[in-house]
Amino acid sequence: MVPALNYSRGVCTVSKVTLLGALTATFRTPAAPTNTSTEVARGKPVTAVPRYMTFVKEFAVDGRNDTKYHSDATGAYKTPWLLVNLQGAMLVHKVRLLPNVGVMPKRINNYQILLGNDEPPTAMDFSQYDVVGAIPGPVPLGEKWYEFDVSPPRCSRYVAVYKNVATPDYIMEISEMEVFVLN
Ligand SMILES: [Ca+2]
Repeated sequence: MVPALNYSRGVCTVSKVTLLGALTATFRTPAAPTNTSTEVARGKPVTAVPRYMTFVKEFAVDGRNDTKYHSDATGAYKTPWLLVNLQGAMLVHKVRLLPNVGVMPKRINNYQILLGNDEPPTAMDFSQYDVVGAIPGPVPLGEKWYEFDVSPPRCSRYVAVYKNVATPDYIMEISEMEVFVLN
């Protein structure tokens, strides 16, 4: 097998090598962060549980606070999630989330922010991810950004928002999410 290694000094890289049989190995190069912080989530590919009406998942990272993703409202998805693919391993040091509160503050409950290296093997299996933030909720009325520092910064390719507890207020609404990396 050809090793997919990429040792570049100072670059946050996650690579995999396929070994004989079903074994794989993951190599992570040491990262040497600088002080430059960049927002990288905007416009990146998003996957999520189905939407309600026209509130598509891409609205969560379109750079606009007045557009939102709104998850399915049929009751078929009681623990909704949304996953942003940064399209490369990056040294994440901060995640900001603007839930849509509107007149439904009880809907903002059990939000988790998670960072991972790989797409979940099956939907909602975030067992290999690290929780880096949470909004237990419910929250007061009024729109507000929630900011989560990741310390130390984590080399990650995927950022998830996950309502991990099924409640009667299961709908997930995200006006915007931002992910900041060191580079
Ligand atoms: Ca938006």
